[in-house]
Amino acid sequence: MADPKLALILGDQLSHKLSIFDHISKENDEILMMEVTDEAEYVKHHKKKLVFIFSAMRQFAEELKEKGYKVHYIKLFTEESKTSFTDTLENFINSHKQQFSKILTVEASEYRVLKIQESWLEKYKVEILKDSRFITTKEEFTAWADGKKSLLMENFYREVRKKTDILIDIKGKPIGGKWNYDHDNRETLNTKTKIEIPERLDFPKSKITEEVVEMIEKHFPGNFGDIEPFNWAIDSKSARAAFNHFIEHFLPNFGKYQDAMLEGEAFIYHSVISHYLNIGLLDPRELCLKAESEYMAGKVAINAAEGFIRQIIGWREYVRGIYWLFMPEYLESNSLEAHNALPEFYWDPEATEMNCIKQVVKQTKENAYSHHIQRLMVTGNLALLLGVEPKQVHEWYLSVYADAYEWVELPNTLGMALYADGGKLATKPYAASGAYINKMSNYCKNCSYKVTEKTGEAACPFNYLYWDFIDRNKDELSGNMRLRFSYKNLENFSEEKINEIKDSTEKFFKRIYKNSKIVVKK
Ligand code: FAD
Ligand code: DLZ
Ligand code: SF4
Repeated sequence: MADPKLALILGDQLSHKLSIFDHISKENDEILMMEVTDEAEYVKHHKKKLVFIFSAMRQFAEELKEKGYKVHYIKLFTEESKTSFTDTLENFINSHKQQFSKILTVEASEYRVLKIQESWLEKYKVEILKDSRFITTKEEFTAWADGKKSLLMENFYREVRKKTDILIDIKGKPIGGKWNYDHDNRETLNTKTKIEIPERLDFPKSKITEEVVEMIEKHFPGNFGDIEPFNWAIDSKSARAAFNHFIEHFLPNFGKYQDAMLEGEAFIYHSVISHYLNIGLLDPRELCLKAESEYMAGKVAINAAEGFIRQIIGWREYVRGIYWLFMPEYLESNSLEAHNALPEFYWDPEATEMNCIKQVVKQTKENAYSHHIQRLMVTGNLALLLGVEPKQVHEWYLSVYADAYEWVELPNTLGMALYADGGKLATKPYAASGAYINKMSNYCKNCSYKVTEKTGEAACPFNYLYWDFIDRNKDELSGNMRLRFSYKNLENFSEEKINEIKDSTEKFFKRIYKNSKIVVKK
């Protein structure tokens, strides 16, 4: 028999359909999976995220063994686990009895790890395979972006709809007549809305997870976040059950309440599948086909099905394209020259009086999850208005969410939430005053600040911070047509009003930053 091939599977590649399986045989080849401290520590991951990823990796290895593959699984904090992927791999190869004819690995989803894989080419016979789990390739995105002045998600999304034939009629037109039903997706929820949000499926902790919980509690006691309750799926079969439960009970209302926020309701009608999807437990094509078939069967309205599909074949694919098009420079972007520190209360919900922030940070701590509008218009919006340094905000989002991997988190944080890429991804900053949060949530009712007051100690900080942001960034932003109403308004502000805004902003900065360094851009 020929020397075996060694197939390396990374922690976010837990798919039985991974392209690597087309290149190996159970009889002749071997699989290696490694838990290493470099990956566990490149940011201070939320404890629940760590429990999830290591449980899912260990579970996947067991499934492969049950299928008949020869799997070597290296656990964290064992003699074989040598800090980095590279050292652990080297140690494994050197101590393995038999030689390998070649190492196979699927391209990493993150730039940082792809560079590590590429460094192995100098030392070993390595083949880096394409990752076929995405609907569009990096090359397709580059070709689409080539020569375009603006890279609008909507235009890209239409191309992907055509390519995949999802929600497309026999004449090649969008089913229902429109490409995008976002206008029907802006309903709010409040305690008076008589609507019962269904229960989620809970999955009991397996023995594997119990062991991982013990390890994380012992070795990562200082990391942010609660482990318990841990009720997620850790294998693809259960993740599919969670998704089917969403389709049946939540999808009909998904579009309508996509932007709504409600105190005490962390998930509303969202799918809560991104953590499964991003490590390979779910397949994006299957999800979209299922949502499409629900519409075809008359079970959900077009705005719900289209709204959901757009998130996956539109936004998810698009942000990946942006990431690979602009990395590694993208990581350094800071077009608004924001240099302030991330306030302490991003790590401690009890340390702020702003109820919207308190609720979102609290949910994040409990669940390693918050939904899109909470990430964008609450924590993201505040970081934007405060002028927090993009890298610090990036590190926070990468740490605290269970679905956070740089390829998807970075464009959302830097591009969408902070406009730090100067408009590569978004056509304008998603800056908003308290009125937006008040319209889309019931947070303001329980807040110490008054959303109706514009300046002064009792006023909602978003109100004066918004105008201070508009004013201090006028060199960069006043030429943006989508902000023309804001700049027109600002022109009409009296000097007294501007001074009140500046004074309230300064006092707020002093309160939240106490003695730490503040860089207020003039
Ligand atoms: P749903 O609202 O039910 O949407 C369905 C699916 O669509 C999601 O599971 C996700 O896979 C996809 N999706 C929706 N919006 C986006 C988007 N903007 N970009 C990429 N995929 C999208 N998503 C991540 O997967 N990982 C991240 O690290 C991440 N960081 C973010 C940081 C910021 C500042 C912002 C504004 C958004 C971020 N998002 C991230 C996008 C989005 O918030 C999450 O995908 C979503 O909240 C996950 O919850 P869900 O599964 O219930 O999604
Ligand atoms: C997120 C993560 C963590 C915490 N630990 C590991 C690990 O020990 N081994 C591993 O293979 N993968 C881990 N991951 C996921 C990787 O960081 C992920 O594969 C890369 O982000 C892909 O670029
Ligand atoms: Fe948030 Fe302002 Fe509303 Fe308070 S008043 S919850 S700070 S938007």
